[in-house]
Amino acid sequence: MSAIQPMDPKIFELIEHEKQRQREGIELIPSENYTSAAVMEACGSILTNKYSEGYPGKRYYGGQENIDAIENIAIDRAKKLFGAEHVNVQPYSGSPANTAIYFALLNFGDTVMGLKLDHGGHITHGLPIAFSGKAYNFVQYEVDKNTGKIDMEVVRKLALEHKPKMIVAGFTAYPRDIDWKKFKEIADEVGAISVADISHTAGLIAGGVLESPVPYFDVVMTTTHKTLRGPRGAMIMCKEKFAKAIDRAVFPGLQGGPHEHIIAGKAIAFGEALNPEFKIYAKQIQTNARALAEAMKKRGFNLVSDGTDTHLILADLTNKGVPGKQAQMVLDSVGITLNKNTVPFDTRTPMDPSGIRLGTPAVTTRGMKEPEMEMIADWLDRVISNIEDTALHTKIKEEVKEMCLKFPVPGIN
Ligand code: DSN
Repeated sequence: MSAIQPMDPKIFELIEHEKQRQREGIELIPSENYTSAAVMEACGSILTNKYSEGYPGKRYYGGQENIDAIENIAIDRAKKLFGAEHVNVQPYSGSPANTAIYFALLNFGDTVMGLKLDHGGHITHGLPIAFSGKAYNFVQYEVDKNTGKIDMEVVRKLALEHKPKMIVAGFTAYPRDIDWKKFKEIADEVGAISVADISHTAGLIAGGVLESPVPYFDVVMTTTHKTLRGPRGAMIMCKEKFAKAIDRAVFPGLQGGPHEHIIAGKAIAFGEALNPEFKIYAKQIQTNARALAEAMKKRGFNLVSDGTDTHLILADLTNKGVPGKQAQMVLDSVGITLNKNTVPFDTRTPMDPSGIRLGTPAVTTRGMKEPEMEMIADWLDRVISNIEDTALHTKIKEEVKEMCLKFPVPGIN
């Protein structure tokens, strides 16, 4: 940061403020985390200067001896971490990765199945106004109204009816584990390509806490910055028979020069995830999420699917009489960051939905455990139950800060 301050004091000041926000607040957005200082150093390194269109050993630019070695290390570590046959570490982020998979393996207009956005899916899983929904004929499955969980018999019936060329399993706002084997069985029954989007749970899978789809699925993609705790980016893993198509779709199909500074960050993060401590971190994420879910239920929060298997909790605030947008805004003001979020069968809008989405990766990285989850649930309850009480909010903001300062943030403290 010593170079930024004199060169651009305004940006320096804003980064300092953001540092303070990250240090003094509780980060509950389930897709966010704190990378290590080592990952950040790689991402801010001179590797940003280099163009390297192509793949290791087959580039369109000279001077690749170091870049090729870095990208190969990232690939090898990802293979080891997930047991994948083939890995492409170049996707800039999750949406380009999913788009590359579709571009590689489908024709425009083909039928695909994906989880509906307001039932926990992603915009790239067939939202009608998104590229995925416009370019392909997405049939969207939903969660069961009573259980809040995916009913695999409904998925099977839809698959038999629509005969999709591809079935996408995965989520951004679904608190339960996925039955990968059942998904694969259904895909095989209808002759569909199976694609898993493990962006949210990749860290839990790498840490051995949740079952991996990699042995079963044709293609598995993940972002690298969520529970996996790497830099902002993504990767695609696939069976060898899809490798050529996937690589061609990423480059030159969709992307140009890969971001090798980020790929170096990915290599470091995968190395970190191969360390035994990563398993402890992954287990604690789930333990914390379960503790937080139970503590919220005790305080009258209505959780979609009544709990969680993962790092993620989705709460419907209808019974609390506070819309998700207001809850997010007021919690922001006390230093607790989470998402407003639609809940399945929501009667409100995405910009002002009924629920909130929260999770435990970032607080776990800071070293918080079950006692802190109890404190967090208490603050959530006190703020939401007293949504207009600004004096109480000021007091809680101080309590939050005091607790947070006891837990260092990697790369900041
Ligand atoms: N935007 C991510 C999330 O917050 O879950 C998904 O891409």
